[in-house]
Amino acid sequence: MKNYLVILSTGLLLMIGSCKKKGNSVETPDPPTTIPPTTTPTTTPVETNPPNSRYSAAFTGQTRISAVKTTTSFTAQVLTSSLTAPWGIASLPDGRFLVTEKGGNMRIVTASGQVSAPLSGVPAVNGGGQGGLLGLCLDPAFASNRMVYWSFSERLSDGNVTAIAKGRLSSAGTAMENVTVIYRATPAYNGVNHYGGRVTFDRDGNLLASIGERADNATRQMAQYFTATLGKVIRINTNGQSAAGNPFLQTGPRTEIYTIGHRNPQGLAVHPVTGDIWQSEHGPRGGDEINHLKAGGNYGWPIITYGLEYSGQPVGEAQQQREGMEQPVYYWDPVVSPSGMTFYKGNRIPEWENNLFIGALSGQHIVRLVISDDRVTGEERLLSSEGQRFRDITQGTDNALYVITDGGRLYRIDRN
Ligand SMILES: [Ca+2]
Repeated sequence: MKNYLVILSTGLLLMIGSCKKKGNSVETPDPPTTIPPTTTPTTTPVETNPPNSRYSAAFTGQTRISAVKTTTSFTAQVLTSSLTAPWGIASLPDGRFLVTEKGGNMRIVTASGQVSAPLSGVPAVNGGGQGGLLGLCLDPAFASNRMVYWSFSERLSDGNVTAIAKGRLSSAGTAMENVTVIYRATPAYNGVNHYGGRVTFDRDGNLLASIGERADNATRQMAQYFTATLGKVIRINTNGQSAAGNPFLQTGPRTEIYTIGHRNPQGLAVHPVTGDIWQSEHGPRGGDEINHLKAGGNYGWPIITYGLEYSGQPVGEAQQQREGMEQPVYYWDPVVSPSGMTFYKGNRIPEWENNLFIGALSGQHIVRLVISDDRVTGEERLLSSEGQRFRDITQGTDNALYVITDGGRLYRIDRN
């Protein structure tokens, strides 16, 4: 334990420096043009239910921001309902989609909603609890190398881990070839919840993966340990080694760590303008978060949180802010259960440009957040009447949004 504390305090000192820099940049007032004129702002938040906690936000607009409403007429079309608990979706260059299903299958779905047979060559997953075949992403050079990367829960002799594998999509699109497991989170644990499970490439060509803290009291504190990669976002190269430029390359011991202090992070997205990494994270009872990740940042769990234990008791010492720990850009109480997310960078609905779209599970809607200078300036809930748990969302080559749900649906969302 002593070693953990020494390493932790080193990390805290590093963070204090970067916090000061962030403090300056957020003083800049939002330019008046951040909400496109075609989007109608209101003064009422979309959330009308009372919060679980009586905690105060760290800054105005960190939660329950004013609602916005899309004025462009758009349609959500169900392309198929025959997927089985899809978890991740990636847009292929030919206009089709590669989809993971929690139970362990990977399939290709055409733009018209035809679902392929399972691809062969995908290794078995441990599908118990929240585990299974999880998020996926394509290599930035997929068009030439056909490489795919995915996260899954793997059963080892000493417990389950969040693992990352890579493989080549066969020329016929029917198999994953030369599959290799390139990374396993540590330590293994005999639980079946909070695997995290999203993967994405950053602009440097390195792979970011979100890893949960495995839910139980036995592992929760490891989100703050530099010796464990539970409760972390890691950054690795395509061979699974710690990426060049990582924040703890010199200090270790786990040099793949990019950020610490996460609970169950199920969403990662690269900002289309800045290239920065944004993340979504499930809180407990309240305290779902959207974070703007900074290399080496400590995002606080389980020391600071806007949520309560499921029992209604405070988490830890009931703290929401602490020096050296990053605040979420936005949080929800009550929870919406944010999962996969993407920034919209299409031209089909101009008022959505650079907005963040997040699948909400328990919330049963798609969150749209308007963001300016690390502040959320508007929130909208889309497709609330569908009664679906939205799991992941991506943008197609046609600039429409494609969304999968736990109930097996694939939606296409586009302007009329
Ligand atoms: Ca946090």
